[in-house]
Amino acid sequence: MKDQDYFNAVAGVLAIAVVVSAGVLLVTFPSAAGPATTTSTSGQTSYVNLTVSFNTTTGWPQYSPTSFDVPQGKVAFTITDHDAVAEWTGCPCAVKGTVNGVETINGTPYSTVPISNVAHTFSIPAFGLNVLSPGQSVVSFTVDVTNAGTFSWFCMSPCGTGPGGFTGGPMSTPGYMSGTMTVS
Ligand SMILES: [Cu+2]
Repeated sequence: MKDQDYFNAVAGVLAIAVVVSAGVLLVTFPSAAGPATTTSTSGQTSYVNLTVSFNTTTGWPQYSPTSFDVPQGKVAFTITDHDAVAEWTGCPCAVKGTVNGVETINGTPYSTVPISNVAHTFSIPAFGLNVLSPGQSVVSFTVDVTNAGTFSWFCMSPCGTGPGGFTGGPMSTPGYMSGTMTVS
């Protein structure tokens, strides 16, 4: 086989492998919870992937992970929210504390999120951060983190269903709708 023929043959196999891999991803992605977390650094930006799904023991919605570490600098978050669509009439729905004052929901940027679907929030009072997480959506936003320390984050949406009504259960139990971000 000439070198060029060999190259073409290898390229063909690779192309088929890519198509097959993409097909598998497309088929499996909607039901997959995704990685619990991926925190990595690339230049000045670090990445945090959070998932909201249902705890298999309690049945409560739960962020995962709830505590994580980031270096100072720009932090790009992605929240994949598997919870149901939920209207929240009392929603403080303005996006605050993110780079450019926006969050992106399923690819569309918003500075104010419609109350018709806000399942959860991701809020860090120390940074003035308020991000809304609609059910059945992927939210992305970037925060410029300049101070080292350990900062508490909360979900402000009344998503609790346990003892105490809407503010019980996951809202009042550490490790569901609250946690810490440690900046070093
Ligand atoms: Cu919540």
